[in-house]
Amino acid sequence: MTASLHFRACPLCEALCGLQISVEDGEATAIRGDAQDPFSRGHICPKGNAILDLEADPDRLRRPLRRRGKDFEEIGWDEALGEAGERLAAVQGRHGPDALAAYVGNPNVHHFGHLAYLPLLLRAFRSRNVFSASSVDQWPHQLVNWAMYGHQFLLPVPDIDHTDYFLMLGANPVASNGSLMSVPDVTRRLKDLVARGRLVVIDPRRTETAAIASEHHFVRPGTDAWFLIALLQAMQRRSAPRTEAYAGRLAGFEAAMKAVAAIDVGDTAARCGIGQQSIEAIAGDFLDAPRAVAYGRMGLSTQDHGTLCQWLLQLINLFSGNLDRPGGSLPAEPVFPLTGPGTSAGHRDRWRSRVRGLPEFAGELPVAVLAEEIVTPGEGQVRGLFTCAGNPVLSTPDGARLDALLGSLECMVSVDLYVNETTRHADYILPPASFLTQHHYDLVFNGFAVRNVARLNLPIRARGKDERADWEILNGLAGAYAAAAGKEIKPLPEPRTLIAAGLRAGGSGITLDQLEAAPHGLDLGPLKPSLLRRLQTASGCIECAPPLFLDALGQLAAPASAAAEDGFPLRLIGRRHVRSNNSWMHNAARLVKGPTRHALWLHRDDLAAAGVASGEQVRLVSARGSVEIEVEASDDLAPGVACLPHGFGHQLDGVRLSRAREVAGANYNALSDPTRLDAPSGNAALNGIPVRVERL
Ligand SMILES: Nc1nc2c(c(=O)[nH]1)N[C@H]1C(S)=C(S)[C@@H](COP(=O)(O)OP(=O)(O)OC[C@H]3O[C@@H](n4cnc5c(=O)[nH]c(N)nc54)[C@H](O)[C@@H]3O)O[C@H]1N2
Ligand SMILES: Nc1nc2c(c(=O)[nH]1)N[C@H]1C(S)=C(S)[C@@H](COP(=O)(O)OP(=O)(O)OC[C@H]3O[C@@H](n4cnc5c(=O)[nH]c(N)nc54)[C@H](O)[C@@H]3O)O[C@H]1N2
Ligand code: SF4
Ligand SMILES: [Mo]
Repeated sequence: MTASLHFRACPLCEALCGLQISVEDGEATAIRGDAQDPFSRGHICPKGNAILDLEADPDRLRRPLRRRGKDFEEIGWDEALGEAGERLAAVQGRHGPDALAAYVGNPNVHHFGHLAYLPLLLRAFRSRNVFSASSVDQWPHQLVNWAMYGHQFLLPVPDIDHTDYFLMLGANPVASNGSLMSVPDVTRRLKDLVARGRLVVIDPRRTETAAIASEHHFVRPGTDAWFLIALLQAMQRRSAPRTEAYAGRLAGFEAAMKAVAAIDVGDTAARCGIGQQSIEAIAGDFLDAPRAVAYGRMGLSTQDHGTLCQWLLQLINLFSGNLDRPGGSLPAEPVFPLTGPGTSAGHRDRWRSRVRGLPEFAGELPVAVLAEEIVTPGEGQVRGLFTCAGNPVLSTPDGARLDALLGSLECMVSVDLYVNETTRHADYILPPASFLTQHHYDLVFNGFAVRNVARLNLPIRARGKDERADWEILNGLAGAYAAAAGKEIKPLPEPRTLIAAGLRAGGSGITLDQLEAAPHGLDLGPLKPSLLRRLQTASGCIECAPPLFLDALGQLAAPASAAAEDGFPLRLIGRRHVRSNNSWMHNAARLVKGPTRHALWLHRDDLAAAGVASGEQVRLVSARGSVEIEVEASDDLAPGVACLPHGFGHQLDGVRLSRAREVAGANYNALSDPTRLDAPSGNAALNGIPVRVERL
């Protein structure tokens, strides 16, 4: 027997935890947090261990599948790639370039072999119908970065380790580990912060993060914009803007301040659930703190006013002098550059969606239009779909309708590990080999991390001869597609070569060899001010008042009272659990054991009003659809708020996830509404959906 220890970053979420993986005879046998990783310091969550389940999962696909009637058959790689490429090209041959759509999901960002190789294929498609999980997630962040700082990924990150006052909205990092603040071991970092300063959480639920915070305020779902406007107004009354450090580099600052000051916030307690007195106190504490930062994530982005909220957060950090300053918010400087020359700064409205006329952002259309593009006849109607590491049936608004439409496509090709709710409709499924057989460099999350870090991940076992690497599959599919479509493409070289080139382009002087010699990763120090130096706006200034945002502010209407939305008195929000990972890890035994986690939570008063008892099965109804689900009383919700996790609902015909099928739960996105969007960005408003509960 041969045994060895290997070190790699976990690819399952944004936290970048270092793992110590024991390998015996070519199989991973144990996984621990890597205590020598200077960034994650030994931290690991249950998902990190569940990699062992993924590796051994008998349901995981190892060879390509081709549809045969209602079922699939295994075929060889050359045959699969060749036929899949030809079939995709044929759809466009018959119906034009836009007839082929692509959807790329979240795990793509966690694998170099996906992220660096997808553009070759997607560009070759030359279709306007490219979609991704970004438009059910962080588009408001990207849009604000692009409009204010000139690059979609020039993202100021909260300096969690050095701040004295952290105002956090719509994020639950104790369960979700960071997000657009890549931060391992976040609970310890937040506890340290609470010991030296204050953590203030604004959330419709008293979350795991709120539970360790200094202060928590319930907010009415979808109304944070009112809170943030009132907060900035309170700051304006208390202090002159502390913007000396940005002298000569602010465009439109006065216009933005005036526009915010002109809004009548009315009775904030009625509007957003947080009274004026609390807002005054938060403004005072924020301004009095030596170093403070305001940050908002999923709950703030995937709601009606995602862009406004993200913009207001930037203005608050700017007004208080905390933007681009240690202990405030400032961008990381990754050694493999995410911004700067040769990177994709972003653009908007170069084309629009065919049916609803929604603008493109960063080369993609909002995924909320995918279903209507499939179902609405006419030139450019979507008739073929390529998906890569995505599960839109469970992850995108009105996913249940999408599910019903995918079967009508002429061709669907998926690169995925499983036959799941989405890929069950595919004609070809192309499963990549384990990430443990691949080189990986994190292109994205090093750039959003709370310290400057770098790490090269090396393969820890060889690939079997029947396995294909992700990058080989994408290269191969692009080649087959291009040959069939009569287009020229040049396949990309192997990951090591691309990673080395990226490091050179970054100009940090750090080389592949140096990274190879540092198996636990390199710590390159705390975040330092760099935003002003790196601005990519045409003016060279921070654009404080982009017209798009001023318009959205002008159009902000007072939220309708719950009673006014006929018959839907509750507002539905999501939740994540430390043992979940969006829609796709419920097949891991280590994660689904123990108490169930799928129930709908309601405040006791709302249970009583609906005439149901904790533990009962109920019907949860929105204007879009309904699901049946078990209900539980929760003491952690504000009245009027219903809470349901997304990523469940695995009991569909043909899904080959034997353990997940036994996990109860409903598809949240059977309820979400594709017409409910954050208007400036087109991001889906998945939180704050009007719903009601009916007895069965
Ligand atoms: N209601 C509601 N909806 C939401 C959210 C919410 O909070 N509430 N959250 C949103 C967010 S933030 C996100 S990011 C999206 C996620 O939405 P998606 O990205 O569409 O869905 P995932 O659940 O991440 O599914 C990932 C897919 O990738 C496959 N996969 C996993 N690893 C690999 C790999 O290495 N290679 C390949 N090829 N495939 C792989 C899995 O089998 C699965 O099919 O969901 C969004 N949807
Ligand atoms: N365990 C686990 N970890 C994960 C994931 C997972 O599925 N499971 N997914 C990963 C992914 S892809 C992402 S994007 C990140 C997301 O990480 P986070 O951004 O931290 O997202 P959530 O944990 O969903 O927390 C969102 C919070 O917003 C609150 N909220 C809902 N509506 C509103 C509102 O209108 N206003 C305010 N102020 N709050 C609101 C919810 O109650 C919830 O507490 O997590 C990543 N990590
Ligand atoms: S928090 Fe868990 S899932 Fe995220 S990187 Fe760390 S071990 Fe992996
Ligand atoms: Mo996400």
